[in-house]
Amino acid sequence: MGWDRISKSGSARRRPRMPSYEAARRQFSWAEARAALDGLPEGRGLNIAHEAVDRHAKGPAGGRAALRWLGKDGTRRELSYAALAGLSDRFANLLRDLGIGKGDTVFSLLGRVPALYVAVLGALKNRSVFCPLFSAFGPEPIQSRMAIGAAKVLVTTPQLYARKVRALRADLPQLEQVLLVGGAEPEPGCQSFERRLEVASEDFVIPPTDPEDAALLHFTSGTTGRPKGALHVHEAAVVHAASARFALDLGPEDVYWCTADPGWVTGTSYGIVAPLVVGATLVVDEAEFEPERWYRILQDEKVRVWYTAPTAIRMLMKLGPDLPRRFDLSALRLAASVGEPLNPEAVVWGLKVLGQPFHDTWWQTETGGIMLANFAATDIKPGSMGRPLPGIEAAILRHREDGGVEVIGEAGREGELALKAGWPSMFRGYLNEEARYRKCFADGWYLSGDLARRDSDGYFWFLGRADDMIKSAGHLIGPFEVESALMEHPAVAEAGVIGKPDPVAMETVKAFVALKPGFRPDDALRREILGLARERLGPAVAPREIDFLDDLPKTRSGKIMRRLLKARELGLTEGDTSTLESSS
Ligand code: 6R9
Repeated sequence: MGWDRISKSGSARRRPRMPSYEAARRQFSWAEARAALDGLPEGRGLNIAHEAVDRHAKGPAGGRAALRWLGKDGTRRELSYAALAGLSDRFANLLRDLGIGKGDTVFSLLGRVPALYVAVLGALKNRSVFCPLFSAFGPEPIQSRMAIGAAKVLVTTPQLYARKVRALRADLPQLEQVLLVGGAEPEPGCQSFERRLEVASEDFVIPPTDPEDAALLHFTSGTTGRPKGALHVHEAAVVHAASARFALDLGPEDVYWCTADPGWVTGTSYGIVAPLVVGATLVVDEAEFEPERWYRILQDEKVRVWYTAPTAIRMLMKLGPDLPRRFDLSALRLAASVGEPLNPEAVVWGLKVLGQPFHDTWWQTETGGIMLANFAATDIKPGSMGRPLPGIEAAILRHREDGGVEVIGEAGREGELALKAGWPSMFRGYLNEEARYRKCFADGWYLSGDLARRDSDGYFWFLGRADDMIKSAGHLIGPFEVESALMEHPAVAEAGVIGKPDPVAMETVKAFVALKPGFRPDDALRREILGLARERLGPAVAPREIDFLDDLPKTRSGKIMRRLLKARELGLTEGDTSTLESSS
């Protein structure tokens, strides 16, 4: 028998927080979900950091571990909710002392270290807007994002500063303060994070915060133009709390591990905010993926709820079942995945080898929180992204000639996955790009850019993207940003970048390059261009491979036809390109 459905009836070891999906959908209202949050004292509004730490810190949960940090070198450090509240109060005061206030943007360029978590929460208390950057980014993505976000403060380390930021400083006139974590004697133009934190007061009263006040900024890439800064507000915490309970079945008694880096939206929404809002204990691993280390963390930390990504799951699967069988994973009671399509085999592998099937979930930087899920109490359909969260209306749309859209009622038909606009964690804009924001909506629907279908049970199935965006190891990469970096090499006349299918990472970044006259397309030049791209973009974004072409296929208006490059790469004839999605 195939595994069309993994039945949940009677299999749960504990009653899930949402025992009946149908009842929850019927009874749910955003107003009630909002009312279930604490709110700032004396009706002063809603602030994510209050919900995430202060509210627990002041009650009986104050002594409970909020963050359990596992350092690369084996260090293990725990911060209670009370300690995290105190440190984030200090960081809020530190910012205020520096003259940084409401709406000012604070960026971080840090690995997964405790200072990052303190900075996010402290900045939110101060009503500043926080933008965590991925520490493996090269100078190019760092520069563009800090410029668009008008970064006033950067929290980073002396090493990352020296390697990636120092040379950009002159191009970032808005950047007033750089705080260095773990540096004994900071360099000119920078201050010591620890020293400033030490002298800051531990008493901070969160000022009135409107739920619509900007809170978090996450960059996402486009197929054209500069990266887009998706802006989220404090109200998003309503979705974080509800989805943590509904989709991750997460609560205060749980040890929880989200393997995503806060430089990407999952690592912030579900690697910081959601678990703290529900009062769980968050495991943070500083180290990179390493199979044995991961199984040991699941075992030793007694992780009960685990949120990870398909690329990591596929890498674990490749190593086979013997390694996990050496570990006691019996604490695990829910495993979930996000970011890319999760193969049905991976869902079943989880059940057989880890004792828990993977629950696929779907969402985007723009949605701020989980929108579709295979829920703890409902049957899993391996290969499906699941059904909409209570409070969320999802549909498959067809685009009409007149620019409008209509819902495809019939099950099984392909179209664009869309969500009825207006849920609390919906992004409120792309920074300074009103037109690009408006293009994401039609007739009251938010258009996801993903192609999908819905089956007769209401489960959604991913088919592909409607655009040229690349998903590599769960990271969304815009081809334009990569092409722009390649064009900086003096030999490059034109560049086109695609996602090349890969059995583990789903896609890897592949570039096609046409050279200027007088340059020889040889291996030395290829290595040089790859090296430059890696240095500028960082290893997570740079192409793995370059093919030289005499010229690149273009539309009559001169736009490089990435889908044709992709069709050729896949061995399809050019006539088959109608089966590939259009990039326009
Ligand atoms: C959270 C996050 C969003 C894009 C999205 C889609 C892809 C996410 C998926 C999935 C298939 C899933 N995606 N979850 N594809 N199955 N369960 O990943 O945000 O980086 O903005 O990417 O990722 O293409 O549109 P983001």
